[in-house]
Amino acid sequence: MLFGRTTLSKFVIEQTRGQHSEMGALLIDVAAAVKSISALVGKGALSGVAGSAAAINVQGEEQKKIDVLANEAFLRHCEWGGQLAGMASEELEEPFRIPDDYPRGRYLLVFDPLDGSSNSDVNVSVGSIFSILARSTAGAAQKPDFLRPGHEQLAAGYAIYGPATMLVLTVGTGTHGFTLDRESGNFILTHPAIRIPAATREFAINTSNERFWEPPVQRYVGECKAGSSGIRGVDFNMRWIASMVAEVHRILMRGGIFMYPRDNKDPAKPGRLRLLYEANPMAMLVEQAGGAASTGRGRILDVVPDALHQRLPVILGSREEVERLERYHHEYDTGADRPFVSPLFAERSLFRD
Ligand code: FDP
Repeated sequence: MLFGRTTLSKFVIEQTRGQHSEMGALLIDVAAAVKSISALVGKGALSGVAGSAAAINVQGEEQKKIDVLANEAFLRHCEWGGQLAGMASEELEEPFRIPDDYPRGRYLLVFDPLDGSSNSDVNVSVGSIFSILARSTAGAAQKPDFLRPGHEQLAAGYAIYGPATMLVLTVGTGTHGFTLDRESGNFILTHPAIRIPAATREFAINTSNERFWEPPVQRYVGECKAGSSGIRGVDFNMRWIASMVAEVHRILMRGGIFMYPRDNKDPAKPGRLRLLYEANPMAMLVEQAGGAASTGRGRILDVVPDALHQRLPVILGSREEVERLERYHHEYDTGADRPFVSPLFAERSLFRD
């Protein structure tokens, strides 16, 4: 039994044989980067890299030393293999150019090397997220090459550095979870063909932003909070870890809905999460597990990016709840959620806009 288990390498080689065998080799390099980051994160305060790197990244967010090291791990493990035309990272303003002394291939790797890193100093689960696209020609990738909608992704995944390190992956044939066996150093297939239940009674959102949300989200969360005494007629539970990888992992394991919706806190940002290396890979994993992923007004995987670090609203998880939120957005946009108010009294209406 011990030796009959499916390792990540075996799974990837079998799944990518033929047209995408080079992508299989790239995924094995990604797994090597993840193991390095897992070892670093697992050392906790003993790593000596806690705290700020005294730099601000392209997002205008404080960069931590561990963000910088995780970014280096991805670049160094993946730049040399000859499969890549280029890489893009949350931590880099511009795409990373594959050094000229390495061969180039046709794949594009996009990643968030350490998502939820504000949690790393308090020993709460963090993760890495990645996405693989292909371009039709080889040579050095330019920024427009990365601006492809998420339904063109060939593979996507995340690693979660929790009590156990797991790598959760899709190559378009379902979503599969591998657990790192720290003794052998292998990722072992422990969660094949993950399915998200269509119904849930658990929601995740940062409610400190409630006053900034749009009305359809306020309506939805209000109904969840009203529980059995409200129109939903059942009690809901709430979770917020502030680490997207950990929230999505919980949803893949037992269902739920995760929301980082549009808000008007900062009009320059139509959402907090980034399309290319957070929303798209998570949306592909969730859809491949039978869930849904939406901006509230459309499928995330159909959004055509116009910038490398573009942000957007994200609502994902159990299908029935995501669809309900899409309906609430639609009803709000079309006015169907508002009772008829005579024009005579419109000015005194309680309903704004
Ligand atoms: P972080 O900035 O710590 O990397 O990617 C953004 C993210 O974490 C998500 O992982 C997490 O869901 C979210 O931000 C948390 O945002 P709040 O601090 O607003 O709760």
